[in-house]
Amino acid sequence: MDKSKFLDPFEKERIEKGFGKMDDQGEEVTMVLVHKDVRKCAHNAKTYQSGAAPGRIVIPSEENIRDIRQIPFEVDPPLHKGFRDILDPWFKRPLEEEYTAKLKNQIQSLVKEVLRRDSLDIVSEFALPLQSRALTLLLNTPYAQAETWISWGTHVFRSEGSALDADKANILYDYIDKEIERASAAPTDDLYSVLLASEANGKKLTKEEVKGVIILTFAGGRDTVINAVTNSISYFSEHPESLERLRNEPEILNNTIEELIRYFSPLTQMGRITTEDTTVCEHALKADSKISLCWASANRDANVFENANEIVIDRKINPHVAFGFGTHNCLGATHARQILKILISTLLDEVKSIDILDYKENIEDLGHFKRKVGFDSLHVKFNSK
Ligand code: EMZ
Repeated sequence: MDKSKFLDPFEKERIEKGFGKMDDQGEEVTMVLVHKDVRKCAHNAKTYQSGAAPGRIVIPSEENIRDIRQIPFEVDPPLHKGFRDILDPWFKRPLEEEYTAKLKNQIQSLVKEVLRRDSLDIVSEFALPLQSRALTLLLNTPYAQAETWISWGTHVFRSEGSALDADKANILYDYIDKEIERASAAPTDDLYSVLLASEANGKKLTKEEVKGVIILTFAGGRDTVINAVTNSISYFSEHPESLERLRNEPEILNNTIEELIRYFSPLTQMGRITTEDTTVCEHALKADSKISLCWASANRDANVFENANEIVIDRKINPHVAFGFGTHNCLGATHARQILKILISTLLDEVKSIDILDYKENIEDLGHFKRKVGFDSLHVKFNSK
């Protein structure tokens, strides 16, 4: 019963010092671990900026594999708002009835298909196709495109065994360049075309800016969604009583989704760069230092969450920061929440139990800290109701 247990490697440092240190390809990162400090720093974009060199705020840094700025997440206020104003309505479309119906259709067919199999790997044969197919709705592109994205594997910037891989990244960049040219020559109602026709901060978006938004849409929501889906399946495999309880109390479903997202925190951390000499948790930092806002640590802070290391599926007050906090809160959160909501509802309708057959954990190596963030593979059998 421990495959869905995700330990908190940050507890000791969080309590004793409030911060931790790790090395990221030669650059020191000061990790902010306490919930209140994470929120405070996330709020202060003047001192802790996102708009440094493209790729630098990501951990591991992607400076060596891209020079394109991801938008809006690597842009600071006030320009940031101009981009969010055009993107927010588009990324809220998952709440629309028609969108929801299509997503439901995709997820139901996938679940029905895997119910017929004796064994499958949730990561590559369930979460990845689910994420890629759902992305066709978010981009509003043809369904068949998902096949190409599935063939890229779970992480678009990494290949098995290597932290970062520029050749892999180039597959995505070349693909997006072609799509932008296609949309620019013959606009449709997909996100590429909509962005090419949009203005932000009083100027038309350039192709480079459109590319920056699309890269983020592909990269930011890929392994995060895959981990959220896979980890949730591992939880329900080991806790059939929670499936039963949700069947009897469907009104707690939204609490359960927030709780799974808090507990699993699919994105461990995100960086910021200091713009001036400052102090974090009484620790002095020079200008141009890298800090990380460690969402995964903040989400286990016992001063904020009672029984922080337990999944409490009806947790009422849940100010988790798994989707970030403040200005840069996750653009894809609505889409991610809808995926989990429809997935769990479908499991409630169709699935009696799930047996874990075999698994390989995905452990992030953060120097002194090792954090389980998901699975490289999770072989299961679904049993129908
Ligand atoms: C970046 C990041 C965004 C980065 C919200 O997170 O996600 C990572 O998985 C990507 O590698 O490029 O998009």
